[in-house]
Amino acid sequence: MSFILLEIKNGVGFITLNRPEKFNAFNRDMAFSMQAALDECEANNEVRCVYITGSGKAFCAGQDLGEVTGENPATFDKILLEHYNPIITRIRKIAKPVLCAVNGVAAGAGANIAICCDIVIASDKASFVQAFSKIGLIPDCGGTYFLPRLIGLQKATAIMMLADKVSAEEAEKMGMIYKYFSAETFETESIKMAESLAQMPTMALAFTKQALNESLQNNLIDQLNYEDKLQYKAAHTEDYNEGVAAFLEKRNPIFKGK
Ligand code: LHQ
Repeated sequence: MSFILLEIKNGVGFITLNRPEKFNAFNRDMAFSMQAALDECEANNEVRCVYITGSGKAFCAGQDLGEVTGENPATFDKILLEHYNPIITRIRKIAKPVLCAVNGVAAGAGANIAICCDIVIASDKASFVQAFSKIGLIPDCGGTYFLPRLIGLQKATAIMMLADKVSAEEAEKMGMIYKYFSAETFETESIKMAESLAQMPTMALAFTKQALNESLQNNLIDQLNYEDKLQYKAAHTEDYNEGVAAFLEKRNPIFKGK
């Protein structure tokens, strides 16, 4: 059985975390398969949006705790450097929008993989738990980087120290995620969103992501200069010509991601 499923359909690379009996907790194989699936989405020109979700009841319970106990626990260094950090950096670097569709509980590394994605949406059955403090660890997978930037230092600190379970509704309200949907409409709505992202001017979305990544460490002047460089590149894409032509001709644009 494959712990990560990848299906490419309608311009979307659908990545499914697939260890439902373990709440899609990551083991070593699964972490490497996830990296490979992200690489395939990056390299394959058919993919213009990446969609990440979980199979079964949960989104992802983070690290498989059964794999870090017992006689031969993998070293912690290895786990972060080899398993998780490459997943986070791939998601942030991939030049396509990454939509995370959180179908159920997202805990530990699972919560932080979710919130590093470009757009995070959730089912009303989903929840987010910074479970680390409960087992004597610190939040990893970039959680200490993204969460305070998303919801502010005070709330991030409390959620991380107390390990409170945050519902999808609360997560939306505090800005941790973009939107939540009822469980009944979640799959349809999330796929619709991914398919519409896949029809958009992919390069402009990639430059937008690049600018937002850069903004996390730039001052205003540097950021204005960076925007200028990327806008120049965007203005030299086929999709820009198509977008303007379609606007002037009062028709819908057909973007090719070029
Ligand atoms: C699991 C897990 C799991 C194995 C649920 N492992 N089986 C980085 C550096 C190095 C090392 C460590 O890790 C990391 C990164 C991390 O991610 S650290 C944080 C690891 N994750 C957690 O601490 C979360 C642990 N899980 C939970 O707190 C709960 O299971 C959650 C809140 C996810 C769900 O709670 P419930 O809905 O009440 O479900 P449950 O607890 O009954 O779990 C369902 C099943 O899934 C159960 O199996 P069983 O055979 O008894 O039905 C759990 O054992 C299994 N499971 N998480 N991480």
